[in-house]
Amino acid sequence: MDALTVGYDVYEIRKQFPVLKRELKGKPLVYFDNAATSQKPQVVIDALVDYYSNYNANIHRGIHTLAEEATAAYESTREAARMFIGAGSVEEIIFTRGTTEGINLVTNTWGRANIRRGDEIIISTLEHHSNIVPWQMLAEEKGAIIRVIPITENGEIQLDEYYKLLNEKTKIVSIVHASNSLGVVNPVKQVIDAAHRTGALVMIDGAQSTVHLDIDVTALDCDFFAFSSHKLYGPTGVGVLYAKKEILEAMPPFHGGGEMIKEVSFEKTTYNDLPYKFEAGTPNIADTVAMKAAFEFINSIGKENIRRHENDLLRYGTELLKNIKGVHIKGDVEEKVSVISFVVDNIHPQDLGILLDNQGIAVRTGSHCTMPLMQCLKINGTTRASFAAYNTREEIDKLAKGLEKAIKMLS
Ligand code: C6P
Repeated sequence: MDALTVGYDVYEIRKQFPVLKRELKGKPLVYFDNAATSQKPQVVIDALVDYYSNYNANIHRGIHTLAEEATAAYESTREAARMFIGAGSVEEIIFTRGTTEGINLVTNTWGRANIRRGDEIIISTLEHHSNIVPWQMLAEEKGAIIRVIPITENGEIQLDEYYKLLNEKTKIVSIVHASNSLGVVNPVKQVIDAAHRTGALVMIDGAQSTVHLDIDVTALDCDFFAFSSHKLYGPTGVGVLYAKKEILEAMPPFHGGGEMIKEVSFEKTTYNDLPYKFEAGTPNIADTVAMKAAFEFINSIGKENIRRHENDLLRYGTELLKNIKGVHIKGDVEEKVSVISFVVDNIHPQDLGILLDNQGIAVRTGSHCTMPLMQCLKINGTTRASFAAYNTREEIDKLAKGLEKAIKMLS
């Protein structure tokens, strides 16, 4: 399959990413660390520069023109984010610093108000530390219990075991949509529906899924959904927490300060309307404004087209890497986002990562902030190549060749 048959010309897309013109150690950069953070197209960089060059002002406060322009741009990102994930109302879109802050917001507000001694919180073996540690902190404070959904050897959650864990003490299920370490996509609709039947809420960690899959939080019927802009071609330091309006209304605020209040006196403070009740202080205006350019960038290619292209890379790369002696892919299942995570017999992932970097190839190595998953798989880490809309089959050929060379050197 060539680039044009998958719905867009990948070489035209590549031209929009300045960093892809770089050379590393005399070799053209092959960037396969997209699950950590994706590179940024010129439109996103331009949106940042435009904000600071032309209409930098604080939002929701001033009545002068710059303040009005900045506020309008900031709020138009909220509408773009709403549409991007299929939420019903902008009141349900809270800007955060990213997925990690989104999850911490939920544990600190909803969690503190609703979790009691003996209550149960379900997560899965696949979780990123961001979706483990905040729940552990809450459980410790409240005397609650964390239950963990086991996985198969291939990294798929065991739904039968999950159904057995659900009971009247289960208050919330918090689960990753697509695993960052393996790429495996969880059957979140089934997870959500089963939790709701027992009266529990569901939080989805969408850090890895939002850039690759069509997200419709209304159809999913999840209660919370968090993602980060920087994994979807947008700036770092900003993200979104979606939550159902009625849940947000009943939740106490997260941070106290300006913007999240209606009236303040020394006797009593009343809180602002949604979503501002959860956005204390001057937010990250520039990056939020530029996040809209990232949504538009993805929409302009079409998520379906990107998915087809990335699937092609995933299948092509999986076949190629599988056939290299000593390479074992972890999480080689049907329902995946474009992540290939592998171990190599008798070679430490870090050594491999260094030798690949010497060849201009950026991959991530280690436990990928999923230590319990690595413990479960009985490995010390993996080498992870993760693909984006701008990657090509030729780059995967380079990875395969580079890998063979590295293995020879390290054997
Ligand atoms: N995973 C990776 O290389 P933040 O840092 O808040 O934007 O995202 C945290 C996070 C939460 N959940 C999942 C599934 C994630 O993949 C991540 C970030 C990166 O895999 C950095 S560790």
